[in-house]
Amino acid sequence: MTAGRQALRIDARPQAFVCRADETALVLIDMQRDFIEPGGFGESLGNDVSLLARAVQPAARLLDWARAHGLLVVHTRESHAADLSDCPPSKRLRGAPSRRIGDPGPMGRILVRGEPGNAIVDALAPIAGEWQIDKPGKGAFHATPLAQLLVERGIHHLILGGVTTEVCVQTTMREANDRGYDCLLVDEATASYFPEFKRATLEMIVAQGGIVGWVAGLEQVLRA
Ligand code: TIU
Repeated sequence: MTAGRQALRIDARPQAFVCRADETALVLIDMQRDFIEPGGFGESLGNDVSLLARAVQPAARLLDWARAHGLLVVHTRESHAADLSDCPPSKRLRGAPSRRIGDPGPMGRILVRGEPGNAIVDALAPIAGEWQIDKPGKGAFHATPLAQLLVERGIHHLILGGVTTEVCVQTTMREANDRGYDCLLVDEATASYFPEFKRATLEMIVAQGGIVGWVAGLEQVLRA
C-alpha cells in the first residue's frame, strides 16, 4: 500500500472516523487576519478577537500532520471583489459595525480580496500545492469552484478547522453534507467569539448519530 492510500482511523465522536489519506482534504476555514487580529471585520462587529487566536497553534499542528500524511490542503478566505459586486447589500448593510465591508481600516479595506487583512495568518501560511479558495459567502461551496475541484481530486472526506465554529465552519460542513462528504471537525483547531456557541455547535454536529458529522480532539487526530 502506498503512503497516499494509507487508511486513517481517528478516535472521534459519535464513532471512529475512517478515511483514506488520498481521498481526504484538510479544509481550514477563514484563518485570516480579518477575523483573528485587531482592526479587521471580526473586531468591527464588536467581537473580542483574542478568543480566536487560541485556535491558531492547534490548527498549525493539524496542518503539519496533514502535510506529513499527504492530504490535500485547502485554505479558504471570506472575501469580496474590490468593487463589492459579489457582496449582497444585505450582507454589507446588516447590523451596526464600526466599519462595513469595503470600508478602509488599519489592515486595508475590510474583507476585500488582496488587502493585508485578507491574508491567512503567518503561522498557517499556505505552501506550494495547497489550494486557496476565496469565498464571498459563509459556506465554502457557495459561489466557489470547491465542489468541482474536490470531485476532480476524488476527495470523499473532509477534516475541518477554522473560524468561526458556528458561522463559516458549520455552514461549510452542512453544505458538504448535502454534497455527500463525511466531515470531521477538530475541536482545538476551531474557535468562536462565543465559547458557548462553539460548545453547542460541537454537540449539535455529533447529536443524532452524527447528523452533521464527527468531532475529534487534536491529539486523537495526531495519533491517527
Ligand atoms: N462573524 C462571524 O462569527 N463569522 C464570520 O463573519 N465569518 C466566518 O465565520 N468566517
